[in-house]
Amino acid sequence: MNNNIIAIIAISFIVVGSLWGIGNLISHNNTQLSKSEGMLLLMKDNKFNVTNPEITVKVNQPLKITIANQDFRKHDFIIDELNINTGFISSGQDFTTIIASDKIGSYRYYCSIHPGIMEGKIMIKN
Ligand SMILES: [Cu+2]
Repeated sequence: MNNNIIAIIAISFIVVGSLWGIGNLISHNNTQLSKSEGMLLLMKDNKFNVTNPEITVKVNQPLKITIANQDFRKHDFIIDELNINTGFISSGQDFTTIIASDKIGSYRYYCSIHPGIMEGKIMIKN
């Protein structure tokens, strides 16, 4: 009888311990995921990162991108071919999305309010 209770307690500890261990593994992986490559794009003075830089993304390797508006007017960020459209981002707001593609190519990103001055190229490369 006593032995049974001890066995049950021991098994409980093993089960709880295993769950705890698995939980740690999962949260550890999540931490790594959130630390994985990301990019910050600042909207300021009607430009993206001052120079509207060319953005390179590896094919089949999603890139997390945060677009933050540090301007006094609203902007948006659009890549038509990749179905990315942040909608209007107000002053002081930001939007995080993922750029991912399985097709190599060159696309245009732009702000629909300021096309021409607020646009750049995005390259999906091997
Ligand atoms: Cu704009």
